[in-house]
Amino acid sequence: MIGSATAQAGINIALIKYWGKRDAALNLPAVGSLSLTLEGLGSTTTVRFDAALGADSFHLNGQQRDDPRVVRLLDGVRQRAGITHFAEVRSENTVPTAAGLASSASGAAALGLAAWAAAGLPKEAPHAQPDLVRLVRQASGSGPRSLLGGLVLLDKMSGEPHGLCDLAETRAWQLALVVCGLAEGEKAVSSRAGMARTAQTSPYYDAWVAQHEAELVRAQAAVRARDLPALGAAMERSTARMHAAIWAADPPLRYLSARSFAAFEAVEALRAQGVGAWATADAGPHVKVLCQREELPAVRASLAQLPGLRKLWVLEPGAAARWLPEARAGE
Ligand code: 2P0
Repeated sequence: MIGSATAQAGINIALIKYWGKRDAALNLPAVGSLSLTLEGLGSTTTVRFDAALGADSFHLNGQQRDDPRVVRLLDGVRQRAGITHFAEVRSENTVPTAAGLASSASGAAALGLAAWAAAGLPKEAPHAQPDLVRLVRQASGSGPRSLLGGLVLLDKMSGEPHGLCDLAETRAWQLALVVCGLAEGEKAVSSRAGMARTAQTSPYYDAWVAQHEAELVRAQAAVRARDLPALGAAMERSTARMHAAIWAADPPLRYLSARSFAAFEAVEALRAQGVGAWATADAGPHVKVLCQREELPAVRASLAQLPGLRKLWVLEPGAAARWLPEARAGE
C-alpha cells in the first residue's frame, strides 16, 4: 500500500576509508571500505507519498532544503514501485549535517528505507535488496554501510555491504568510538567534489587506490583475530594515506585543522602511556578515537583537554538501519 513510513539509521565511521569512484553515475567506489555502525548519532526520516501533493518537499531538522539527491532517490523508488505520487520528506539528524560526521550515510540509509516502504515495496532485509542498496549508494557512497550493524565491509565490485562482525560480536569485543567535535558548521568542499578533485588532480590518487586492497585484507584479518592494535594501526594508515592524497590535489584540499592534529598527538601520547586508542578523521576536522570500553575513562580524560573541543560523543556499536512502527520524525 502506498502511504507513509518512518526509518532510522545510525552513522557509520570508516576504519578503512572509501575515497574515489570508479563509476560516477552508479556511485560505485574505486576502493572497498570497512566501517563501524554506531548507535546514538544518526537520522530518522519519514516519507509520505500522497496523490494530493503537487511537488516533492524535504525538511531537515525542520528547515526546508533543496537536495537533488533526495529527489533522485524518490524518483528511483517511484520508478521501481510504478507510482507517480510526489512525496513529503521529513528528516531529523541527531548528528551535525555535512560536517564530516557521516550525516550523509545515515541520512541516505534512513531516507532509502522510509521511501521504499512508503511506496509499498517489500520490507525485507534492506541490505540484501540490490535496487534499494543502489538507490542508497547513489545518494551517499557510504550509505549502504549503515544498512548493517556492527563492523561492515563494502564490496568494491558490487557496491553492496556485507556483515564482517555482527552487532552482538562487536559489542562482545567491547569496541567504542569517541567522536571529538572540533568545529561548527558545514564543510566547504563536499566529499563528492573532494573525491573528484583528488582523482583528477592528485598525483597520489593512483597510489592510494593501488595500496588499498592489501590494507583492506590486513584489516579484515585483524577483525577476524579480534586484534585491535592491528586494526587500529590499519585505520591510522588508511586515514593518513587518504588525507595525503587529498592534500596533494590541485588546488590543495585539506579537511584537517590544527585541532585535528592536536587530537592525533593526544592519541599518540595515550598509546605511549599504554592506553589502546587509535585516531581517524574523515572529510572534516573532527577526530574519532577507537578503543575498548575499559579505556574510555583515560581516553575521555585526555580528549576533554583538547583545544577547541566543542563536543565529545562516546558511541557504542549500533544496529542496522530499521523501519520504525509508528514514530514520525519531527513530531
Ligand atoms: C568514508 N568518506 O569511507 C569516507 C572517508 C569521507 C572520508 O564516504 O560522494 O558523503 O556520496 O559517495 O557518502 C564520504 O562519503 O560521498 C565518505 P558520496 P559520501 O566514510
